[in-house]
Amino acid sequence: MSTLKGKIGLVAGVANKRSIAWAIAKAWKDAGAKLIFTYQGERLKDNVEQLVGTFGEDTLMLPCDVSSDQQIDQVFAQIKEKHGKLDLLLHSIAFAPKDALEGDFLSTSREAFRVAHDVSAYSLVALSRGAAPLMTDGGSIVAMSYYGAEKVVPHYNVMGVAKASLEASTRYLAYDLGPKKIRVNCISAGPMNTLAARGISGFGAMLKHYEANSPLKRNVLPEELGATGTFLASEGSASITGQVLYVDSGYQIMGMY
Ligand code: NAD
Ligand code: 0WE
Repeated sequence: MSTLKGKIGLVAGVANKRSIAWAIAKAWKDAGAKLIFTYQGERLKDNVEQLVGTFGEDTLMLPCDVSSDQQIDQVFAQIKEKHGKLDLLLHSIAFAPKDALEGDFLSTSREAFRVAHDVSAYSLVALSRGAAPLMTDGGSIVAMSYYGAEKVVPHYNVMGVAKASLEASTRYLAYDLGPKKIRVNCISAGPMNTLAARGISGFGAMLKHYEANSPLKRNVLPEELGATGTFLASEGSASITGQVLYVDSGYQIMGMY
């Protein structure tokens, strides 16, 4: 209940109640953390406001499109003003232009490659740079990844390459921030039925494939990502940094299936 008591956490990537960020935010909150939320833009503000409304009183909510350096600077300036420090950061953000996730990888345009890497990987570096000076008692940074970072998942395409960059960025950030007692890790989640998965053709079949072929013979529950997020935020993981933790019903260990 109180493993994160007194901790202040920034959650980036809530779009709606199905968002992985929301599952982890709820778990962090239940563990006693005080949270700050960013939302991508006006389009999602109402959604996030409604969800966060259930958290009560004075939860700070800030707009942050991660492709804007200025909005990122604003976020940390306001956190500094209101809270003076930060302990936790959740990065749960990814985007590639829709057409880049449909055809083959070979066809990826320069612009789609740039956008996918900017929004899905560079943003972790930028948010970590903003957060680090506020993490004066050390901290924990958690980012969301996916298996397509290391193996070819048809149609995941440039997102897989961007996730590989996110995972490598996690290692380099862990090295830079280790001396400040700031840990940086990824959770590589099995497929989850969220907004980001909606409209991905064959997604239903992917869920069935994990059910049939993963060691645990089932899909991952949002609460399980919440529990791992809380573990990575807490002292239980004090010596874990730069890692990718698979929360995927064991799927990642399989060779032939
Ligand atoms: P989601 O759609 O709920 O969350 C994605 C978030 O990214 C949204 O809140 C959206 O607003 C945000 N975002 C996109 N572009 C942005 C920008 N320019 N600035 C700020 N925010 C921006 O979907 P989700 O499945 O919860 O995805 C969260 C993370 O989990 C992503 O990194 C995704 O790659 C990862 N992930 C998802 C799955 C899955 O199957 N759903 C599996 C493994 C990892
Ligand atoms: O990271 C993701 C998806 C992230 C994502 C989703 C979209 C849909 C809408 C990034 N950009 C966009 N752009 C859009 O326009 N996942 C891990 C979920 C996912 O997406 C896939 C998958 C899986 C799993 C795409 C193809 C194949 C598998």
